[in-house]
Amino acid sequence: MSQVFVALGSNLGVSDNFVSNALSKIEQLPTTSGLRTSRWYRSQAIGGPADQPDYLNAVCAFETRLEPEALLQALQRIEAEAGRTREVRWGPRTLDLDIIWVEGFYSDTATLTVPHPRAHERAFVLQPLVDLNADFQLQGKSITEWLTSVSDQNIQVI
Ligand code: A4P
Ligand code: MG
Repeated sequence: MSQVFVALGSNLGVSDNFVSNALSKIEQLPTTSGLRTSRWYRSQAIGGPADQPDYLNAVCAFETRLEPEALLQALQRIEAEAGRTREVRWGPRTLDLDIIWVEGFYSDTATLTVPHPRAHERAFVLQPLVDLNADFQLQGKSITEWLTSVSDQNIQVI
């Protein structure tokens, strides 16, 4: 079993439903157990078109026997079921599921980069991670330290 962190984001449609449905589907994935979820946050969009809606963001933690590539495929299927389309980079989306970290696994390909290369720069990932494990580190530094360097990013617990 490997512990994993997956970030959820939505800023199009009924975001609450997309996020809660995604969490149920993740819980039902084969060989997955012990799902825990951070608090839910509202955050201003980082990057992409200037006029897009605020995001609903959260992070979940669970254990799985799925290989990371199989987990990515399963998450992309859940995104597709939420009507996710890809037109504009960092544009608004019904559901985004990003693998943030997988215990003991590193990958640096375009298809799968783990740990997620931008997680440590984003309050909407760091703050929910603190809810799950305040001692967690990314890129060799504690997530609470990374958080202080992005204190300009607007994020509020819902
Ligand atoms: N991919 C590579 N590594 C991973 C990984 N660790 N997890 C590949 C998931 N996918 C990964 O993804 C594009 C490709 O990345 C996939 O084909 C997959 O094989 P995508 O979901 O189509 O695109 P994306 O998520 O828009 O791309 P990107 O660059 O990963 O986006 P970011 O950097 O995650 O930014 N602002 C707020 N407030 N809240 C947000 O949630 N999200 C983004 C997305 C921007 N601004 C935001 C938020
Ligand atoms: Mg994504």
